[in-house]
Amino acid sequence: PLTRSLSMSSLSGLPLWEEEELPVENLLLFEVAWEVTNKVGGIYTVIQTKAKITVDEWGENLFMMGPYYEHNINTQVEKCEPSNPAIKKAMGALTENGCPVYFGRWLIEGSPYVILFDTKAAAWNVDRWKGDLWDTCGIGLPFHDIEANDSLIFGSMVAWFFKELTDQLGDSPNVLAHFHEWQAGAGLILCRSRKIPIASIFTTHATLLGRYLCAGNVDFYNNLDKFNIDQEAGERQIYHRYCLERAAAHCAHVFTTVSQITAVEATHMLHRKPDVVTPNGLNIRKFSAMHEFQNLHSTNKGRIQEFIRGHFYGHLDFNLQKTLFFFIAGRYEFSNKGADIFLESLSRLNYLLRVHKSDVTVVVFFIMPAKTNNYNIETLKGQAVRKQLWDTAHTVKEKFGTRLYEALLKGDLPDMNTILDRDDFTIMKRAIYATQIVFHPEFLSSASPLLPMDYEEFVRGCHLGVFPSYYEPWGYTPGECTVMGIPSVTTNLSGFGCFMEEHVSDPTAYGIYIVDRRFRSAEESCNQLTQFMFGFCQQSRRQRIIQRNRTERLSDLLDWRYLGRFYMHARSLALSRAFPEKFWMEPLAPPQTEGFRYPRPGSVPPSPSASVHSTPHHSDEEDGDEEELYDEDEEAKRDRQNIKAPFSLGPTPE
Ligand code: G6P
Ligand code: 1S3
Repeated sequence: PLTRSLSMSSLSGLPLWEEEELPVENLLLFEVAWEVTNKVGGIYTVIQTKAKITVDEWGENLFMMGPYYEHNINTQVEKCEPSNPAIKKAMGALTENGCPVYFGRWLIEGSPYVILFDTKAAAWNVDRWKGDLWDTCGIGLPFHDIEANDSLIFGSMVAWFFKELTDQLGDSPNVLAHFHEWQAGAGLILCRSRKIPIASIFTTHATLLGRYLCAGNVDFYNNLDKFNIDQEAGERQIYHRYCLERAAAHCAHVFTTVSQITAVEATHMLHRKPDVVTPNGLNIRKFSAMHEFQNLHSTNKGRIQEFIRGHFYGHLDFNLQKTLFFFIAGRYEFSNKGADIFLESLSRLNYLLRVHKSDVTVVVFFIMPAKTNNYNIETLKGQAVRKQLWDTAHTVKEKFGTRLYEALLKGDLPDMNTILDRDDFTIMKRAIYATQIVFHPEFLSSASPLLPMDYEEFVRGCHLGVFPSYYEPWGYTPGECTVMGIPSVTTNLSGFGCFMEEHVSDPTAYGIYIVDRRFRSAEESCNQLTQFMFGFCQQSRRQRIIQRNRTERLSDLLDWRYLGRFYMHARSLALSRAFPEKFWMEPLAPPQTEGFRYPRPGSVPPSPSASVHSTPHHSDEEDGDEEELYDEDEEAKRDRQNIKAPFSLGPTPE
């Protein structure tokens, strides 16, 4: 029987719970999502960044399942034959019946196996499969909703595959399948209605109705219990999608979502309370030099400044040394992502800067993909490819150098056969594969003749990310800023903002500004956002440097090595529910409500703007900052020593 005992270890001072491992050698784990090898939005980031820790735990017994698209396979996947005979046979059963399935390794960190289903080639079955879905659960799909039809084809193939697989395997090894978002829902519904013996998890990364209602002019969070959800879904012509989503949530052994706030939303919009909240993490890579991220800020800021010089050529009447770069980024959902209140607050900020005769200029970037009539992409391709190869060579060179140095220090010559590992080869293969295709610029691109930077470089060069979302189940953008040491604005309606509010005693001191969009009117939220931005503009360079150091310190909190355990917990729970005689799990102790909190920075007042006189060598001069950073390191050490409370398994909300 599987029992759980929790033990604690520490990752750079941060408490880390390690759960007892599952007997993975007797299990096969499948992670099913429309975004496996197929970038559409945030779910791709979740799956791609989480892959490494999941492979570390599951090794060759992990398989990710997604749709087959030729251009994705050519650039991201190295095709190979499955070594597991049962998988090979199950794939063969579909392929031989005119529904091709492909196998390979996804060229991302961890190199997980992928099984990709050719939904286009299998589309000739769609009418029959629609009939099956209708007969099974009374959900009918209209012909004009291509996305829903594709998701049914995908789901029907996935369920068929699991039937073939489990028929061969019997009850060893057991199969555990984790489905993400409504597009993968049909597969789960069909598996359960056909009584295929798998343990199942369904994770929703947003609810369809939540997204639609918030985009309209609705006071969503104060009326969660008042909506007639069937009617609302019908009026928005998403009734069939909503049925798939709701049925999947109810069919799963374990239902999860990405944040506490979305758990409340799902309880009302899908009528099932999530069993586990699985917050989104990132794959954190620490620089060996502590202040490397500060240097990167400086270099990338220089490149943005170059762009500004060009852009304002002939009328550059402001001092670039006193110019701050703010940005918003995300899917083009104008009010859901808070672009509306950001614009309004900027006009108020402008007013404040003028009446206070501030010498600071703020330049703001809106990074939201929308339709453009622009340069010919083909002409940019060469540049992008060249840059990518250069970056890859550079990364591998760095790793090679470090390992060579480590070996020499020990007095050995390095073993040339092992000095590069599988991940190194993965990124090199990926770079070579990428040269073969059409290049899709999105958001920002290093091939742009205007601002030749990729997204990460751009973020590093900015001063503040502003993400005042109204609807944001998690929100990766402020998290990405955090791990790069760039302060950001988020809200108490975003999963990320609530998470930070819960686990950091004084988020503002760490450069995480949380706008209250829940309990205040839009007018008040605008004023609060304006004040945050105005306060930020009043900081000296030294204060900004201190703040960036603090922001970066929160990275550990967002590391998958830490947050991945919520997924581990969901998996154990699903197994114990699906196969109780085999996987028995002690009921978890009631969640500890106090949780873990990152303390207020020890040695300084709560806000950096108040820390001017408490920090030694204070100076507003523009240069000579680096040597002053050491007392900050001391502060970091002290903070870490103060962290004692464990980070508990969070309660799901009432
Ligand atoms: C980093 C660099 C410093 C530079 C500073 C500029 O900290 O290491 O050399 O002075 O960035 O900061 P600012 O907030 O003015 O862009
Ligand atoms: C969703 O993507 P979105 O930007 O449409 O899923 C993401 C991953 O879980 C999440 O971060 C985001 O808030 C959701 O909204």
